[in-house]
Amino acid sequence: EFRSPEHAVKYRQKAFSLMAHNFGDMGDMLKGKKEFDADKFAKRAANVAALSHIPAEGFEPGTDKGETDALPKIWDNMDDFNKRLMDLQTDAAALAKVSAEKGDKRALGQAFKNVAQNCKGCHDTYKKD
Ligand code: ASC
Repeated sequence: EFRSPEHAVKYRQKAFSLMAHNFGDMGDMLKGKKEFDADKFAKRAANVAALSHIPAEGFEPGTDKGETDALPKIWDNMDDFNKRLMDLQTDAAALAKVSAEKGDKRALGQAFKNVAQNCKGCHDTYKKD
């Protein structure tokens, strides 16, 4: 539990922000916007996998107000929302695994895409645009 709803909102936002930084850098490497570095890619994938376990705790009841892009319907569909977060964790773990094993670029790209689709699917449904 958190000291206030604001702390819960900040907690989850920070986790998403760290995830976006790590994931975005991986995307840049895959797209050739940055030089591909397999060690760095694997480190970033491990970060995303670890961070994917953080936000759920921040979606306590009563944290749908204030400076947040989270739509109130999250709290009316918490089972679906939690399932999506767990799918993100599963797919982020798979991405971390294939990255740590220095899988080929095609395998990395597919695992990356699976995670990106989780991000986007949830944003399209539960995030203000
Ligand atoms: C990112 C980021 C997201 C996702 C999403 C994937 O790098 O910040 O929110 O990927 O754009 O479609």
